[in-house]
Formats: sequence, structure tokens, C-alpha cells
Amino acid sequence: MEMTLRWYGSKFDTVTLQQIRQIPGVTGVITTLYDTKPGEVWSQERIHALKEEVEASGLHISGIESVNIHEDIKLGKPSRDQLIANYIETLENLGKEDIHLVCYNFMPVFDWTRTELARVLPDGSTALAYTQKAVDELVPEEMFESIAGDTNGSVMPGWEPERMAHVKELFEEYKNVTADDLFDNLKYFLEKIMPVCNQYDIKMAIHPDDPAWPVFGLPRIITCKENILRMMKMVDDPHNGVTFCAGSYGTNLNNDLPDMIRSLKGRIHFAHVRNLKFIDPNPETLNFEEAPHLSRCGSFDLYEIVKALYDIGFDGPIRPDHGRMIWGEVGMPGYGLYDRALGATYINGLIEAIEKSNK
Ligand code: CS2
Ligand code: MN
Repeated sequence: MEMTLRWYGSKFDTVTLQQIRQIPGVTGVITTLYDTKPGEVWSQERIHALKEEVEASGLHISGIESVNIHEDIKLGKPSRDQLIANYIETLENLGKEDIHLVCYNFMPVFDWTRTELARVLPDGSTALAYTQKAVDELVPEEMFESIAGDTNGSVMPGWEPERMAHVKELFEEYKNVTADDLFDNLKYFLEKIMPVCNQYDIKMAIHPDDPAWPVFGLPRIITCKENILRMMKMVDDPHNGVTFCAGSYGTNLNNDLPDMIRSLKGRIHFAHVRNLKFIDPNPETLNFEEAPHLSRCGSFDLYEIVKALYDIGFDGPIRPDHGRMIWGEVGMPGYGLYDRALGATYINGLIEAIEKSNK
């Protein structure tokens, strides 16, 4: 496993490559061209420049998160063919630059959903949190406004204002789209891109839906073991794989995380490790917050998660997922330096212990 950190690029991130380079054991970054829009072709020149910038700091690009999918592809509209052709061109350009991992998601309209970006925890740190009550009371079109005040000036991934401006129309378009339609549209997309993925050995790693159930009446399919196995089977190619995000699958307490990992042997290309603390696990009154990575601070056993990844022979990039804001840091919610550095160090400790006890 290679320990990595997500980095949004020097124009958007409050964390620098030099800082990341000083976290023990972190050798790569997971990055993106954050100012490109879904559907746009990423030029080889821009990818090359990004790569040079990262390599100048002594790190390297371990993968891309994300090349986002245009809504028309998820909706299966006629315009999808051109948009998929553009996606293929982006993959080609990434392949030519020797980049072999792409994380993406297939969530309609919204990426992740949280109802608070800065809940104050008992130790004075702040974290992202979710309550079902807040979601039930929310008009989905106002979701963006409801959290916009807490972003510390950052553009939140998946919540770009341009996209949010069209939320109402998008809801209208998804009105008759079922979960099966979404599976079909995903299959169509994957079948078209697999040849280029095979040519350049690009591993596609779908990120789970977060939270792992349909929100605001929109279908969501990457939520549980059954569905993800269905997806693996429907395009049975090792390049069609998964980002195993513990914090996203873990939002649904019916998901047995180590068991899911074991069932995905050979198809996990990227791992996100995060801990959640369930304040109220009852689905009607659900309330959870993002916790420090350390097992005893949250509801998940991180040792068991990392152990399962080790046992299936996972050797791809792994990264701490959202961290809290601690020590007075001001940054993009979930993506500050300090707590993620603690997370990386803790996970590296788990890996070392697991490796040595298995010798
Ligand atoms: C990420 C997701 O910040 C996060 O929660 O894990 O936004 C993830 O990057 C996307 O869903 C992948 O496309
Ligand atoms: Mn994740």
C-alpha cells in the first residue's frame, strides 16, 4: 500500500506540496485539475505541467480524484456519446502521462451530502456531520446555501456553484430515472471506456455514494455489497474497480466493511480510510459525525479495515479521508493538513504492525 494525501492543486489548496512531503511515509498525492468542468477534455499539456509541479516537490501523482462524469452520461441522454468521447480523450492523455488510476463517482446531482461542515466536537475541534432530521427539513435546492457559510472560502468538491445553479432543472431530469436506469447508464459508460483503460492500464475506481442510500428521492446505486458486486459483474474487467471508502460505505451500518473488502479482492484500486462516530444509529433520527481516525474515537475498527485490505493483497494508494479542523487551522472542511497527517501516520502504524505480525 502506498500512503497518499489528496491535494487540490496550488491554486485551490491551503495545504502545500512541501507540507505534504514532510508527513512521514507519504510519497504520493491524489490530485485533479480542479478547474475543469465535467465533460471537458483534459489536455496533455496541463496534465504534464501538474505532474512536473508535483514531482519537483519530491512527490509523485499516485492517481486522479476525480475526473467527474457529466450528468448527461448519468442520465443516458443522446449527448452522452460526445461526452464519453471527451472522457476517453482525457483518459488517453492521462495514460500518455503515465497516470494509471482514476477515481470517479456516479451520484446524481450531488456528490457527498453532509448537513454540517463544522460541528464543534467536545475537544473543541470541528468536523463534518450529518443528521437525518436536517435532511428531512431541507429543500434539496437549498442544500448548497445551507452549508455555503461554513466552507472557509473553499469551493467544495462536487458542490461547485455553477453546478448548484442548475439543481432544480437537474431534479426535473432525474424524475423518471430509476436505479436500474442508472446501472444501465453506468454499464454503457464503462463498456465504452474499457478499451482505452486496457490500452493504457488505467484502473477506474468508482467512489461509493455518500451517504450510502438515495437522498432527496434521487436514485443512488453504489451503496452496498450486493450492488457493487453487480457492478463488477456487469462489466467484468479488472480495470472496472472500486475506491473502497470506509467512511462512505460505513454511513450505512448494515454494511460490514471488512467483509465487503474481502469480497472485492482484486477489484479495489484505491482506499479511503475515515472513521465515523454514530451519536444516534437509528435511521429515522440518524446522527453521525466524522471522528479522528483512531479506532477508539469512532464507531469503526480501523485495524480490521486495514487488515482486510492487507489480507486481500491490496497494494494500491491509500489515503486518510476527511480530517477534522484542529489546532486553529483554517482550510477546506475535511481537507486540512494536521488531522489528515495524524490519520496518515496512524494508518501507517497499523500497516507496519500488520505487516510485521504476518511475517
Ligand atoms: C470525497 C468525494 O470528499 C469526499 O468525500 O471522498 O468527494 C470523492 O472525491 C468523490 O465522490 C469521488 O468522485
Ligand atoms: Mn471517500
